[in-house]
Amino acid sequence: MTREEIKSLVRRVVEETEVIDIHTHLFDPSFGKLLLWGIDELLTYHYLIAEAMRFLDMPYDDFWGMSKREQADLIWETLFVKRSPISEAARGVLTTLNKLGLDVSKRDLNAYRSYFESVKLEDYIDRVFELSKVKYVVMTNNPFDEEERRVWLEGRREDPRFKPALRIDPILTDWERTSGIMRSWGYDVMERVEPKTAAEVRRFLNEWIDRMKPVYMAASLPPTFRVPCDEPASILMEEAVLPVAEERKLPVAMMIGVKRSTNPHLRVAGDSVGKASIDSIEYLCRNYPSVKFLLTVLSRENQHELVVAARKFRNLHIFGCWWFLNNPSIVEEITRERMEMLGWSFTAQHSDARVLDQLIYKWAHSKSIIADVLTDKYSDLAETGWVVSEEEMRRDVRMLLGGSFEEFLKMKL
Ligand code: HDL
Ligand code: ZN
Repeated sequence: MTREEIKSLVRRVVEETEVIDIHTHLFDPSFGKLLLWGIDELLTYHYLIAEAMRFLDMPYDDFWGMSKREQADLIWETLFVKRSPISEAARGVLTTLNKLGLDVSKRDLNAYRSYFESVKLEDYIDRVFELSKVKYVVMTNNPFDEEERRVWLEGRREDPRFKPALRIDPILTDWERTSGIMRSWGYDVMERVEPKTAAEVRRFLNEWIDRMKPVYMAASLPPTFRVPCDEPASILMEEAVLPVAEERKLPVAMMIGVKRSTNPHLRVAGDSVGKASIDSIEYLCRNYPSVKFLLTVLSRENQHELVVAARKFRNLHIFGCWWFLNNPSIVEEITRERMEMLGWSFTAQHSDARVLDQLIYKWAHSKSIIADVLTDKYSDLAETGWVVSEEEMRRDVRMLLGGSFEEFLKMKL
């Protein structure tokens, strides 16, 4: 095949391949208002709030005092009307509207609003999964979030397209406060992590694993996260999380490098990035060979060393171009170095979607870049005389978009 023939075949195969989205903040309808969707939620995505605030001199609290609709109007005016929406998050809104069949050239926000007001949620969810070709998403389920906790305790109606993940940040990043909350729930835990406290945290984790049946346990961790050390996070990781992970054969997902509330005035939009310790990740993989670690790190500077670490440990599966990395220029760079050193044994992307409709743009944008990289890689193979069939391409691309993840889950380590 010529390069052009390879390019068009690769694009079609990537476009048609179903996706498993292994980390999102989406919720199925049984969680009520926690499921965000529609144009006003798209426009008030915290990425766009941060970007709009750079052009606004209004007091932060005036913005936060506005209604969702007023915030969306202001962001539309600031990033789309007064300036061309070229940032990744702004362009994403337009990609979603366009793929839904709305006329983006009209720039008519109220016409878009009428469309969203006209759809029935259940039908709309089907349409979003159909357009984005997502087979299922993994949610972020936090038992310490009051609203969400209530749904779990009442018992939720399961939707196979939305799989649970047990999110345990509060245990690993804010033990002082979290130990108080767990004591109020009847767990005999102390701030100082003694064996009894570790046992009670294991009881808590086991109870929520029984309740949620999660795909994995997950935590977002700061750049300062270190194991081993005498911090509560390190002790709780080794004395509570990992023993339960081993016993329940449940992977542990760690997302490392978030500097929370760098600018507290921006609230959910105020987090920044810092370099993670790959030494700590290697320590965990080396000392817990039967635990499966899913890893993504937030700093671009960490990416190469994380790929090298993955070459050393088959119980380390790296995934996604997370958050500040989910931009075309960096997705391309990261995908190339992963493919060049790991072949197919990684998961190229996750959406991190917070708003249901984002699945449409986040996967359209990522697939386009993955297709470009694969065109080069298959062309390089063709130059040696190695011919890859369409069926083999479909097998390969399935690996990158969730297949490797599911194989990793099945491995007997
Ligand atoms: O901690 C996380 O899971 C992050 O993805 C945060 O939710 C962050 O705010 C985000 O949405 N990033 O895309
Ligand atoms: Zn996330």
